[in-house]
Amino acid sequence: MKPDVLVMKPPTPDVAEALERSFAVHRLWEAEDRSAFLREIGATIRGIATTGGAGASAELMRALPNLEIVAVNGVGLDAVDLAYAKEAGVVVANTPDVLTEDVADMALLLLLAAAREAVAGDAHVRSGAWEREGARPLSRRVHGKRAGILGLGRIGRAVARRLEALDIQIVYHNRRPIESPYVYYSDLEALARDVDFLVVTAAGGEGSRGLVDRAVIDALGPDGILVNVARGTVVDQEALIEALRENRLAAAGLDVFEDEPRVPESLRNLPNVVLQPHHGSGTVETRAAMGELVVRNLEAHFAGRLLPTPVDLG
Ligand code: 8YV
Repeated sequence: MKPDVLVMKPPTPDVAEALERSFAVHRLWEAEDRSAFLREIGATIRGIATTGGAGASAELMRALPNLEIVAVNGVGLDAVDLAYAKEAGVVVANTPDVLTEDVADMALLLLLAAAREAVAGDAHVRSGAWEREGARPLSRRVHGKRAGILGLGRIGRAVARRLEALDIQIVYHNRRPIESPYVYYSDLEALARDVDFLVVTAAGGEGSRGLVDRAVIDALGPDGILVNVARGTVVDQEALIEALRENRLAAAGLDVFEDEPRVPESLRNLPNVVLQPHHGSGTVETRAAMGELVVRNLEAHFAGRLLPTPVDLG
């Protein structure tokens, strides 16, 4: 008999097919009454396939008494209650590496677009304003400047490699210094004071909540640009909106937000932001690779093999 797997969000057709081949699939997003659905099928579920955003709360896992594995289609684990999983003996897998380069591409795109005002420039041409009103104001140079990476992990390093190609000097802040060619700052505010751009690639969760606060934003200053491809929670979104509105910060490029997909109008209306719908890993190629890894992790678990990409629960 195929193991029963609860799928939290609609997968791409290929991944849906692969899941159906190996598992009895239960689609949570189709349930009209989620609690009733979980009451009905909860005891049969042995695996969850979820996303970085949907995760797996303790409440959900508690409703699935025979749960063995949570496979996350993403690298971020902030929405999975890891402490509960560990206590309940539930193993967790995610999809590192396969998405690193795409997310780094998105960071580069957002930095360039924010600094060079690419979206406003596009609108200027499309709307006919160029012909009617003439050229747009000048934008900001990117190459040759200094950038700070908040969270020099796999994605942070991939961003740094791209920025090096633009002759950008890289510094970074992590909880602790790591082996790297870049200068380490133990104090994020001091780093922000010394750089032109701050790129957030740190993991989400309680440990990083609000790290980029008003003081850090002000240290980045009126010529500074903030890019966030990590989690909206790492940045104090209200403080960011205020700083952008008052031009205490030049611009921001954001792929992630505090309460997705809700993005406050006060942020959407700002002219000095470039916004993306949490699409760092959102390419056909990468989403296929991530989906395949989710399926391989689930298959390995139920076949009693080692998982390709397990999460160390300590
Ligand atoms: C995805 C992500 O957007 O990897 C993560 O943590 O947030 C993203 O890659 C999401 O998990 C899509 O399923």
